[in-house]
Amino acid sequence: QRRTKGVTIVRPIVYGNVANPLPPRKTQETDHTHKWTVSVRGVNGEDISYYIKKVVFKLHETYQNPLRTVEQPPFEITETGWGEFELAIKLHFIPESNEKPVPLYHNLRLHPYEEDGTILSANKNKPVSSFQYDELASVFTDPTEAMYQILTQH
Ligand code: SLL
Repeated sequence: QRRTKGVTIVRPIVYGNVANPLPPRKTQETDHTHKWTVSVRGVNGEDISYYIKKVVFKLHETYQNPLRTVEQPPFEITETGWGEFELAIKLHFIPESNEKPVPLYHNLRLHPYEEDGTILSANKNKPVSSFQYDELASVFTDPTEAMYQILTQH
């Protein structure tokens, strides 16, 4: 596929998780303490599905079917659990791009730790949110002509 030389197109993304404590009753039944959602999104809610074909989330091996594939937006997984772990996330671009999948890593956060590792009692039952902004994962350098059209005409 022909490439558009000398062109770089960047489409920033945001990825990470939110987590909420489960009510104590649920925790007693399952030993799961939190409900969380990990997601990959565009900045300001921009739709990213015109250039992302699918996102594969690799959960901790304590989960059933840890490899979760999402082929439509929203690119996110919601689960419950008891522990924090590192998620591997793979972005797969549309075939027209001829780009390799890009791996991302995210530390799932459940607990509202301060920088020094303590938890303030006022925050104990508050939701946690941990996102990172990224503009390296979806940099398209010398994009294929088809990809160039798709990215610039969207
Ligand atoms: C820890 N190293 O020990 C981490 C592992 C794994 C969390 C955390 C499984 C939930 C389920 C779950 O929450 N795993 O039973 O499906 O903290």
